[in-house]
Amino acid sequence: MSDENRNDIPGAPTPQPPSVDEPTTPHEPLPPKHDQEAPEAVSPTGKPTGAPASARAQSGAYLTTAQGARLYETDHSLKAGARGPVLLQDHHLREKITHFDHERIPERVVHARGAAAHGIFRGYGTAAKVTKAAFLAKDAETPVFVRFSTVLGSRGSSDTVRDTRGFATKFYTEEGTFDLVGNNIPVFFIQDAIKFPDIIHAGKPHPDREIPQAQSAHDTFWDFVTLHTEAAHHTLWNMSDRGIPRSYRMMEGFGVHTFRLVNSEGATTLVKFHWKPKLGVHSLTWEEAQITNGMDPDFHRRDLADAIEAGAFPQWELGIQVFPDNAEQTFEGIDLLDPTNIVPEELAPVQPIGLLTLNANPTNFFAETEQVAFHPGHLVPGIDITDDPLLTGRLFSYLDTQISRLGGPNFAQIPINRTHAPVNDMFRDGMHQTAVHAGTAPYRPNSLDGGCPFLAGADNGAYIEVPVDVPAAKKVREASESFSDHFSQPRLFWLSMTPVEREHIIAAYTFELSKCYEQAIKERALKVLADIDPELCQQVADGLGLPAPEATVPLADVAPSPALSQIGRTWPVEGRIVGIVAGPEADLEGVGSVRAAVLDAGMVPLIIAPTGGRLGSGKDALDVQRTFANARSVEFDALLLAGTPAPGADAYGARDAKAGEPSGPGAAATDPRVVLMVSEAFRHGKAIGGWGGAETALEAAGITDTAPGVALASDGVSALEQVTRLLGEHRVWDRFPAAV
Ligand code: HDE
Repeated sequence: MSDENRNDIPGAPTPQPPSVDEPTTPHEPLPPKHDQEAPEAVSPTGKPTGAPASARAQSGAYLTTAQGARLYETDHSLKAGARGPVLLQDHHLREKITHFDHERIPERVVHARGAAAHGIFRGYGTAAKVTKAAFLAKDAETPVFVRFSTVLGSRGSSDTVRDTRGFATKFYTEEGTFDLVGNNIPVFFIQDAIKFPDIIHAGKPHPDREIPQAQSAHDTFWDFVTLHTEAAHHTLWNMSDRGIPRSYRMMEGFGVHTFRLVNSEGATTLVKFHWKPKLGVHSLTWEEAQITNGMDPDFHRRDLADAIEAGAFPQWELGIQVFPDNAEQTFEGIDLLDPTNIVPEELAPVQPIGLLTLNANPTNFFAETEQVAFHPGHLVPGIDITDDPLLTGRLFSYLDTQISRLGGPNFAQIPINRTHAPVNDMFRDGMHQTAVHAGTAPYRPNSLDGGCPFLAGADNGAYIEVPVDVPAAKKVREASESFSDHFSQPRLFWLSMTPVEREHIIAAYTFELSKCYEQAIKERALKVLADIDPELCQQVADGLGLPAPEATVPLADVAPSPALSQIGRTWPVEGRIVGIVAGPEADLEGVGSVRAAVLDAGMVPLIIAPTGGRLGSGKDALDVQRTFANARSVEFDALLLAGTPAPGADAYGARDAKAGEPSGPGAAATDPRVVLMVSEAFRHGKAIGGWGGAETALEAAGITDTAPGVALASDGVSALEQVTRLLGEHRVWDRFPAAV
């Protein structure tokens, strides 16, 4: 840049040494793009939320101090001469460093790692008979913010670990904020909140060496969950494929507790909340999850953000299971206050009541995803709680932890936490107070502020707790007798699994327990499994090289619930990632057509070639998104092996075979990285299609073209048609059981 274009401010001293050239001369910032506006100014629907534009984080074209004084230099401290000591009087230096020093806040004690998105919830109006909640009315639209998370890992841990996932939704309704703070597993490890510190201390890294990170495969976790058998059900879900979701977009969500709904006549109903993903419920294989941990620790975070950015907005239906609000709080003999229980969908179907669409990524991770604060006690008229002792403890915990995490009691004023309903709460002062409250009488009753604020009644939308009977009872530290059956429900889950899913569960228990050092813990875990199912226990015992114990309780006679299985249905393929493997002499016309066909099917094509850049030249040239060096099979839901225009051409990186490398008939013509990709994709049950020479790569990987889920065709588009059908079932299940 020439000297005339330098970013000089008239009158400012010449920077010493010469400043780095600015890319542009100063000008007013462009008007903010929709998603760059501060969240308090515009909601995702584009509706202004009433916050003044001056509350926006950045304004003006010039770099300033926090007090708005314009700066002429920010790269050098103020010194006594270019080689002299730095001067304490440099306010800009001290302010910049001090602010930086305080940039971090404590991470959440659980659910520290998460990813979030904005969206819209539209009510179907189908819940009107059971609840007066206005946001559930037909076609009512409510802005939402949803945060997904893992539970055990730190903020910087990996996404694809075996763990429960959080699924927390903030509905900014006109009657106040409603938070549905759920998980992707419908039951919990404990029945009483007083044990939460115990289960979390057991699951978190060991206190001496702080390892392992974000894992349940260690002694303290298994020590607790085997000594404490009410954890058996949740643990079994964690060991199933539910513990390693394919994507946040492909997870169910559950409110876990039973809630009480109230209609406009005051009649009450008990319900369990469910989120059902439009894309179906899908998981990774364990080997995929492990490879992904290293290859892309941000896999789920990236997947969510990319899908939204690409316009493939993930959707879930909110549904309820409905039960009569009887004195016993049970349904078909199942205690509804025990959060280790589900109610099978075959007994109480999930009835859809609204649709959630996530359509905007956060603008700033810290401001939104990190600072959002959910609370199961944030309720709106029409939704109330039950006496589930786990829920009651949560009602205390969330506000308490947020006061320390967010530095004081005023975090409801942080933009992402602000309700969209008018607030007049008479809470005053405190750390980080940002409101300038007017008036002289923040108390009630008062006459000085005209009696304002006033109390509302049922007619003008007051939240009135349902006056339910509280049974006369003695004060005791006890659980209800009905909470003592810890094995029938895990058995119900186990019996509902298909053979492939059972195989995965056995492999997960065997892996995790083999990571424990204490023999006594492994033996105790086998005793718990014996009380769930003898076959499960025997198989895990075989894997551990230990004898399988006998059951100590009679095995429950329970009917399986097919709805709990993830296998056996077909689902939309939107947003699925199809890798197109193209060698040095690939059929570029075919690659171009198949790429277009993948896009037409609503999926994402990624071309994988020996090197980066473009394939071909001229207007038909194709961008390469991945190379043989950086692509790994776990990124793709299916592979298409591009053919070559002429037989014998260099299909996938011909080379001379070297000692120790694959030696199938196609080996000499196939780059070993392609062989690895194809054999992993095959082992993980992924559809593999190809045309015109694709068999060389299959042969090199030792796969026959008649193997299940292998679709060779005369052209790419026909191969893709078959692959798309296979993708609807998520995986080629016939290839399992395999050791993954
Ligand atoms: Fe939480 N939980 N929890 N939890 N929980 C928190 O609140 C707690 C439980 C859940 O994305 C904390 O602000 C107790 C069940 C989610 O920000 C904390 C008990 C379910 C999130 C807390 C439970 C959940 C949290 C940590 C036993 C599913 C992340 C930071 C009684 C229904 C929300 C925070 C987000 C977060 C306490 C059990 C879901 C410490 C005491 C059951 C999704 O307050």
